[in-house]
Amino acid sequence: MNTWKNLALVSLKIAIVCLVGCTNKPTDQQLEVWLKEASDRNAEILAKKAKNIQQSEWKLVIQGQTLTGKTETLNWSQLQDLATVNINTVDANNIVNPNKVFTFTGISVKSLIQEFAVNQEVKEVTFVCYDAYQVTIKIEDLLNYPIILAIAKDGQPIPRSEGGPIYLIFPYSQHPEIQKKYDDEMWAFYVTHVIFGTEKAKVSIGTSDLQLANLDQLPQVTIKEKVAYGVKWPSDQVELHGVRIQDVLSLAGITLKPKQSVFVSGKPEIYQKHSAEQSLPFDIIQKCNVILATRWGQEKQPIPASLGGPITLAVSNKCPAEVKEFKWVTFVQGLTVK
Ligand SMILES: Nc1nc2c(c(=O)[nH]1)N[C@H]1C(S)=C(S)[C@@H](COP(=O)(O)O)O[C@H]1N2
Ligand SMILES: [Mo]
Repeated sequence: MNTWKNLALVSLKIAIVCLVGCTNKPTDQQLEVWLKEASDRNAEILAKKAKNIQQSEWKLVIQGQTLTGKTETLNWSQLQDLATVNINTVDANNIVNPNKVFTFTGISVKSLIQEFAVNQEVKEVTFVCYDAYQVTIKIEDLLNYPIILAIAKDGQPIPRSEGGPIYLIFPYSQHPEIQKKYDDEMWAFYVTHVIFGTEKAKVSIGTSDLQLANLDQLPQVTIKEKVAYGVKWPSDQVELHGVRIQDVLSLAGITLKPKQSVFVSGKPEIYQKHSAEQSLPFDIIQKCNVILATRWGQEKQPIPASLGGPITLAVSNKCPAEVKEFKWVTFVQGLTVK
């Protein structure tokens, strides 16, 4: 869920309520309703966006600890060839017909692991979606259960409104015990990336590629934040350690000028668009800590893919209001100055 957007919508609605009568604070129930409305609206917008991409142009990108050490990309016809597994199960996200069993046809994640992953090293696999939603599954469950990337439902392509064209599904009907481990939130819509373990850190800026060792030479900054996106971070504040955007730019030989801004791109498709709301203006970057986080917690552990790592954008709560709700970009790949 795009919590930041929902929060923005909810606060807008609170503001409207306040105009009408400011003493009447909305009840928790009312807030829930608004949150749900905002969430539904958001899903609608995303589904509309995803619809512009034809199913036949959809690709599945495989990264992380791959056998070749490189990115593997499967195009639609390759995916169709690999989609040999049928799973009969209820659809966890079918609210209208929760007991209806469908036949999903798709690609066994186990077969992807066997074909592309460095088996001994990979402990978990992270699935990244078009809308930056992500889920992570333990390797043993992927090897023991027929969890598939479905591309058809009852013999038909899966519409965007039902999670297609690639929908991560679990064999709930065949193996009911798996439902306890992986609830309906784990059924990921519009999957675009499969990541074995965690990738090596790398940020591109212009013609430079910076690795973790390069970033580690820069002054290290720690901020303490409640992580602003909905992956499985602790719900309390956590320490995030990393480097300031402006230092990263100067390491790449770039001095940011007033009126310029920095666009931070991340792996999920929605971070690829150069939209204004995802650009950080010069004065903000000067004023407060906007960092590329590379480690977290008191032990300064690397940030795993399950938390959006190895590099995620983090914004200090001391930043001005307009960027505090700036969406924290997961799986940061590059910086562009505009
Ligand atoms: N790509 C993607 N998949 C997703 C989500 C999402 O926001 N994006 N939401 C998850 C959650 S939290 C639930 S409960 C179910 C249903 O989400 P919906 O209520 O937004 O349809 O889908 C899951 N899969
Ligand atoms: Mo949910």
